Amino acid sequence: MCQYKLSSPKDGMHSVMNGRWTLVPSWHSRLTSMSKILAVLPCLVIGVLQAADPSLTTFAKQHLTPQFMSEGATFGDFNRDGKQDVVSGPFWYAGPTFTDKFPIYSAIVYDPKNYSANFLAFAYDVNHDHFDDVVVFGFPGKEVLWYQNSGTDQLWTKHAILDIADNESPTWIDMTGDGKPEVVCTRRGYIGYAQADWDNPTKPWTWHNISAKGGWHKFTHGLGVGDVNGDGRLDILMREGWWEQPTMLAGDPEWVFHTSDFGSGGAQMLVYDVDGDGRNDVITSLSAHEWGLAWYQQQANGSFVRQLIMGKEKTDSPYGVRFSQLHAMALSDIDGDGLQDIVTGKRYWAHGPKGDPEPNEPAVLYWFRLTRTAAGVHYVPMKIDDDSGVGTQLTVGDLNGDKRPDIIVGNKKGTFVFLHQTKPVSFAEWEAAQPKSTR
Ligand SMILES: [Ca+2]
Ligand SMILES: [Ca+2]
Ligand SMILES: [Ca+2]
Ligand SMILES: [Ca+2]
Repeated sequence: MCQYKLSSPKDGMHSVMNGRWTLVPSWHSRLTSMSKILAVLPCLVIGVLQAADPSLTTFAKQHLTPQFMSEGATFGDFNRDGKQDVVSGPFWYAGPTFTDKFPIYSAIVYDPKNYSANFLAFAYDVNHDHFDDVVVFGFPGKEVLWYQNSGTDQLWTKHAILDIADNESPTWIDMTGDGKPEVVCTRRGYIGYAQADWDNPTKPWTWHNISAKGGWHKFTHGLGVGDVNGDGRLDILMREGWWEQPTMLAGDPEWVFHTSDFGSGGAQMLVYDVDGDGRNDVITSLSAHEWGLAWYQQQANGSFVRQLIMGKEKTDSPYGVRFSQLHAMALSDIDGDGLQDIVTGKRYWAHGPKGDPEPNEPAVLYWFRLTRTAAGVHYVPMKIDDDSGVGTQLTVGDLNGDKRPDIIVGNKKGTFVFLHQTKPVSFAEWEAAQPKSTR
C-alpha cells in the first residue's frame, strides 16, 4: 500500500473559469462592411487596445482508455497535489498527464452493446478530510453511492446515499443554498432531493419530495436545476415545465408548478439568460435519443418561446449541422467572451449499433458559440471532435490551471480529455475557420 504523495492541498476547484481573450473575434464577427466599422470606430479602437490578435480555440484530445466502464466523467484533486485529476468509472487518472491510473472500485469492462453501472460522477470532499471523494450515480433507477477516497492505491470505501435515483439526468448541486450539495432526481414518482447529515455523511441521507406524485420513472429524460424566475433560489425543470423553489423548505412544502413545453425529454436542462434581456432562458436537448437542440426564450409574462438551434433536418440549422442523441449537455464560456456557450455531442450507441436514429454516424463533440448581434441571438456550431461523442454526462472545467475550460467525457468509446488550446491567427485565418452559413 502506498500513500498518494501530498503537497499544497487545493480543494474544490470545480467552477468553470472564464477565458480572457478573443475580444477581437466577438466583434470582428459582427463587422461585415466598412460602414459598420466606421460606425463603431470608438469601440473598435478600444477593442484593439484591449485585445490581442484573434485566436482559434482548439482542443487536444487524450484518449485515457478505450474501454467502456461508465457514461460519465468529472475531475477533482484526488491525491492533493494541487493538480486536477480525472475520474470516470472505476479509475481516477492523475493530472497533469492523466497517464497513471488508480482504482476506486473493482473494474468491470462492459460490452458497448450493453450498459455500465456508472452513469454520472461528481467529485466532492463528502467527509471533510481534504481528499476529494467521488459520488456515483448508477444505472437509472438504481442507487447513488459515494466512494470515500482512501488516500492510497487501495480501493475506496463505498457508502450509500440513495437507494433509488430515477431520471436519466439526475444531478449533484447545492440547490438549497446552504453551501452543501444535494442529490436532485425523481424517486418513486416524486421530484425531490436527498440531503446528508454533514456531521456524519455515512448515515442514510434524507429524501424530500417537492412535487405532487407524477408519472416519472427511471428512464424519464431531462432534468435541470436553475433559477428560472430570477428570485435567487434554484428551481427544478423537467420537460413539462418547472417547479418554483419556495422561500422556506422546512416541512417539505410542495413547490408551485409552472407548465411549459420544453420538448420531449432531453438531458441536463440548462438555465441561462441567452439573449441578455434580464430574464433567464432554458436550453435543452429536445430528445435524448432523437433530434434537436433549442433554447426557450422567457417572455415578460413568464411563458417561453422555442428558438431552434439544431433539428432533424440539416436545413433546421443555419450552418447545416445535424446530429442525433444529445444525451449530455453543459454550459461554459469556451471562448472567454463573457457569454456562456453550450457543450454537447452525440451519445454513442445508446442502444447499441442498431438502436435510435443514425447510431453509426460519427460520434461528434461540439461547442455552440453564443453570439449576440443587433440582428438577434444565434449559436455557431464549432466541432471539437468526431470520434468520441458523449455519454450521459460531460464535465467542463479548468483541468490544467490555465483558466481555460477543458472537457471530460466518459462513454462507450472510453474516457477522453479535451484540453483547451488557443492559437493566435490572422483575421483571415480566423474567418476561414468559421462555420459558414448555409442560408
Ligand atoms: Ca491531483
Ligand atoms: Ca427561483
Ligand atoms: Ca432571456
Ligand atoms: Ca462564450
